[in-house]
Amino acid sequence: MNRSVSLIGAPTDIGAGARGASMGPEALRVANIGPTLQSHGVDVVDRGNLAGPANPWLPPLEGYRHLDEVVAWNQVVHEAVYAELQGGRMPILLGGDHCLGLGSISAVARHCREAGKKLRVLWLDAHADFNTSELTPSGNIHGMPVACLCGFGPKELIEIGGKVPAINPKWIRQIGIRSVDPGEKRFVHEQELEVFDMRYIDEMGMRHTMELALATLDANTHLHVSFDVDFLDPAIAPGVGTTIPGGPTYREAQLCMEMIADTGRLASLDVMELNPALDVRNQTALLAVDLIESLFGKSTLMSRR
Ligand code: 4U7
Ligand code: MN
Ligand code: MN
Ligand code: MN
Repeated sequence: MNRSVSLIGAPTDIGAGARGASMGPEALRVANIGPTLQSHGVDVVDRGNLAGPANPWLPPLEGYRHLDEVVAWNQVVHEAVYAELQGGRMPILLGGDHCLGLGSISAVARHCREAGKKLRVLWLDAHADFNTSELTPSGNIHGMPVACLCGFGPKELIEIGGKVPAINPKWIRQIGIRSVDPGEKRFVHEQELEVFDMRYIDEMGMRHTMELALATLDANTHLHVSFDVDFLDPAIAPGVGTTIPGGPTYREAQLCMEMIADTGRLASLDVMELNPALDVRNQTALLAVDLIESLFGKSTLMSRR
């Protein structure tokens, strides 16, 4: 695994339904994300924050809220993430709301195409983020990045990485899902997304879930993790805009991250939707950093396996 990491802040809530995710990057820094990774032998460079348009907080227009601004932010994110990958460093995108997963993952997909790498995307989230302008109940584009990456969305958004679609639905594994809108659910089935929802995790356990989700990785695989902090149970992670009860516990989330680390294939990461305005004494940011440590090999294991 590449142990040279670049932190990229994307301080915006342009695609969200609640204000405040724009403060996510700084809350993660206050929770010591940089020095903590360094303590695990990771070479960390903090690139600071990207800049983009302000949030005008307008109602949706033809099924999209703030489309122009979302496009602008995603272009900036795309270029920043792509530049790190080309420079041989692992990008960690500090969000910001999840609409930016589009800029980030389209950059990863472009890099993989050019490098001849196989791409796998783990989408850790309470939501499937597979809405379109016809299906969305809100118009908020943070509910649409997966659909856009698969080629379903407005031209200016889906073409950010050049090739359309950026990724194939077969490359995605969604984990922790427990809130999907009715039309969105039909579309998820139609496109045959591989979803490990909370019912599956309840019945089969996180271990079996992750074994399946990680089963098709090989030595040539670029593994991207898109971590929406609302993946976690709100009892331990209140600092998000869209809390959904019944998420993974602390131990389940740790196991999930540790099993990803064990593959040695993690090559890029998004940490999204953290909303410090809704947090309690930065506990959700601290938890996110704790989990990211596990992604980089912190382990509670006593035995050397
Ligand atoms: B997140 C929602 F209607 N599905 O589209 C929508 F429930 O990035 C929520 O996963 C989307 O946090 C949540 O607005 C987007 C809603
Ligand atoms: Mn999301
Ligand atoms: Mn979510
Ligand atoms: Mn959210």
